[in-house]
Amino acid sequence: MRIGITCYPSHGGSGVVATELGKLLAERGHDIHFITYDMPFRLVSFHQNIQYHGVEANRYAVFKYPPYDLSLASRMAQVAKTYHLDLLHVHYAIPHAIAAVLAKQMVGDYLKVVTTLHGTDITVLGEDPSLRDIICYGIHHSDAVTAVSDDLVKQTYALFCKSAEKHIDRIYNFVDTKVYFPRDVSHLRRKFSNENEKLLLHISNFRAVKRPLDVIKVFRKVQKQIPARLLMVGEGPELSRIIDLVNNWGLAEKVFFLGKQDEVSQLISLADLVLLPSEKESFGLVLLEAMACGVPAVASNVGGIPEVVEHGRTGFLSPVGHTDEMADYAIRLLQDDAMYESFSKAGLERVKKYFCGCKIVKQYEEVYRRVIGK
Ligand code: GMT
Repeated sequence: MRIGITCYPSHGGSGVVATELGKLLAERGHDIHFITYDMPFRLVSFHQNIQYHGVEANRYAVFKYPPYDLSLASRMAQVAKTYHLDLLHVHYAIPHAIAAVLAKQMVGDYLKVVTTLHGTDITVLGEDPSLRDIICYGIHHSDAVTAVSDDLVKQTYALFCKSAEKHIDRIYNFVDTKVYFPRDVSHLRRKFSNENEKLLLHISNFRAVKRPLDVIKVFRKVQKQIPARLLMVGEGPELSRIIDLVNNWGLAEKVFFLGKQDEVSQLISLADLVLLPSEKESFGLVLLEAMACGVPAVASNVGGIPEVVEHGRTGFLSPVGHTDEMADYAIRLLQDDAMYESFSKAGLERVKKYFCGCKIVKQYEEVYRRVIGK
């Protein structure tokens, strides 16, 4: 098949999933065309079946806001015509689904649109009255819609699809187990922690929705009971508040801020435990990446997280904001070697069973075949 893929090329789960999917599809012989404003950061190596088409928004002085959405739609249509694309697979509804629907109108009905919903496009933007109706339009005019967890399917139905008959396929995110696997990184570990110390890790875009301050609250309690350090990976609006809290609580020597990182598989393998206390999370890709590295998690019991982490078997889940309980779970897991081993092993099995790229790519291919009728 000839497939156009549009996603946010910067750091963030939806772009990672879109790029990794494109790579897998290319390996399976499909022609893949990324249509984005920047080269997706995970698209590092050359593949004969992958092409990249940049999108440039016009910045004419009359425009207060450059019309990126229109440039994207126009570029999608141009690439679709030139390369005879069968479909556009867009990740994240806004503005990608709407731009793709517009491109389809420009090119012809044979060009199909598959939209994958990733979470905040529904759970945050879907509540914004200025975007709600256009998101709904994008969903209803896509030829197929997928969402990354059952919870997101449910939330999308609740918000947008009450009356209309719109089928949404749940297709889980996946992880490349050639990149994410348990490995010995003890040489790196010495840089961040002493031998007797446990290493906790949080990776996110440090937005309020991730509740990064809760990470510090959990860590404060944990390190009172067991020697531990914390790695904070990422950047975002909450960063300065987090740094303030770390300093005010006298934790500066135990918390490392590593900024944005392109390649996190080694960092994850460094850790003993991943923390993700988010308020909303349609999936929580980092939890899956951690599980594939044999690293259990303590997270909040929201959204799609319970579909990724099995409470009491591959990690522990608590209600949002229950940082004391999260810390107690973390301490329990880090102090009990037998429990830790069994969580780590169960996680690896779970990855193989439900989240292997080799299975997920076939589910997407099935959706593609259904819409283009091949
Ligand atoms: O979490 C974010 O703010 C980024 C966002 C994105 O678009 O990358 O993440 C969403 O998509 C990821 C990939 O499907 C999911 O793993 C995240 O759970 C989801 N984020 C939220 O639902 C908050």
